[in-house]
Amino acid sequence: MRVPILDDINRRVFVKDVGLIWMGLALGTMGGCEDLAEAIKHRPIRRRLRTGSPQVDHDIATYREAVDKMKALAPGDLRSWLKQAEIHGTPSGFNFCEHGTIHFFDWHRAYLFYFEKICQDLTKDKKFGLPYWNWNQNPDIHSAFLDPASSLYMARSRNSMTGSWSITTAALDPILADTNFYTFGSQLEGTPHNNVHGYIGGTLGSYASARDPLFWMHHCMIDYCWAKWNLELGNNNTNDAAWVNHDNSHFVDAAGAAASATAGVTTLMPLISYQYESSAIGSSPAVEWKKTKHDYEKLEKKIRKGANIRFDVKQRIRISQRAAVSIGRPVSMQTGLSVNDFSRLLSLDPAKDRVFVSIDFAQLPATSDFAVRVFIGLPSASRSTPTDDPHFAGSFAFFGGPAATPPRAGTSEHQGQNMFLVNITETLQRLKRSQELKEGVPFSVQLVPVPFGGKFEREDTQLVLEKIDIITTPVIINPPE
Ligand SMILES: [Cu+2]
Repeated sequence: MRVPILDDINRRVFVKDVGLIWMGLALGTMGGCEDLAEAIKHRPIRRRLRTGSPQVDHDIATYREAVDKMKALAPGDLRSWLKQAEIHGTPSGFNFCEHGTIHFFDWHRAYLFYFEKICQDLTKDKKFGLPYWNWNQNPDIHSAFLDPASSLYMARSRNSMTGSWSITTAALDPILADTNFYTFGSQLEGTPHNNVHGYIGGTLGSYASARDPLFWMHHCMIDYCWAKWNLELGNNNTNDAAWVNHDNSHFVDAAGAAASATAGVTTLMPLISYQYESSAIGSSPAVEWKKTKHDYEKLEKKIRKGANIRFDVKQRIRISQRAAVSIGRPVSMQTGLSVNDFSRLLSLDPAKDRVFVSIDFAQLPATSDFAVRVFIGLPSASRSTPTDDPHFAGSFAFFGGPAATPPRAGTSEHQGQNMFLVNITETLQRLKRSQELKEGVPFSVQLVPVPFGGKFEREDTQLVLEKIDIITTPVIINPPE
């Protein structure tokens, strides 16, 4: 086998014991003697779901064919539609998916990777890449998923994300600007990810969400957000060995055999196994990929190396130990911040520290047809307070329900499991400038549940929140390229 472009990448690949996995990542179902460099060069393109592109139309047709074929497989076939969805969850609960943990990104990336391989194999189209639904640029669901005669159709509560703050540029810009792998991932999950599931609703909002063909396009967008943040915006993943070596499993490859991928291996998938057609997310524009050998190698090296990223909490101020609230009523929590804590918060340099409201929840609420908006210093905040109010900081949503089962054992390796983070750095700065926030004025935090559809499914749904804290964590400064 001759490798004209990526000689030394290969040398490095094969001296490592993950060499064979790498080979598999690149070649997939292609023949074993395929030129690795060629395979990487021609790896599938995951395009932005849109109208007016013959290539995207072709991808949608291939995807539809794959879905039809998976639905036609014998029920016991592990590649079949329901078996694939079952890896993630069934109507009675989540199964192996990682939510609220530090493996949210890598678990779902590996899940999509093997699913795409099955689609490629069944349609005999080895260049097929899953299209991604960029809800920021195209908030409406693509019409191909709305035709009741199509296998891509499923009953949903809404056909557009328009009306949800979570996918707007105002919501996404600060998240994509977060240079910390952990806090970036946690916010991306709690805000756009969970909101899209719940707002679109129907099966997509349930534990069985992967049964909706649109699930894969939504998660492909989540994966693109991670890839854009990492490969295009130059942020680093953590190189913590416990994270890198974590094995994500319970997947099924194109041959129907058990498959897995470590978190470390998934970091290179968008570089080796598939590529994203770049598009804008919020104010972050589409970028033209430079594909010289040098650029590629530099990027590969950087991704492989990661960085010593941790989630360091410099200051933690407890607002409430436990709050059991009814979603029909906003809660306002006033806190007796010590003079010391308060002056530290007010004097923080936003270039050096980020401030979050951090919220743990004890269990999933019985319904999840709402988002929770977070305000600072506005005790009168209600569901009619607009998101452009200067006291508004952000919002998060829950994913799952209504038939809640306890979280699967063994997923709590992260101290912040089921934790939501809302970045309040900008809100604090704004309120400080307007003199609303100053020493001597009580500091308060409001949590305002807002129903997706104008009214709650069940107004008396109980929300049990624990450890509502204000935390500060240092901004990660990425070293220059
Ligand atoms: Cu999801």
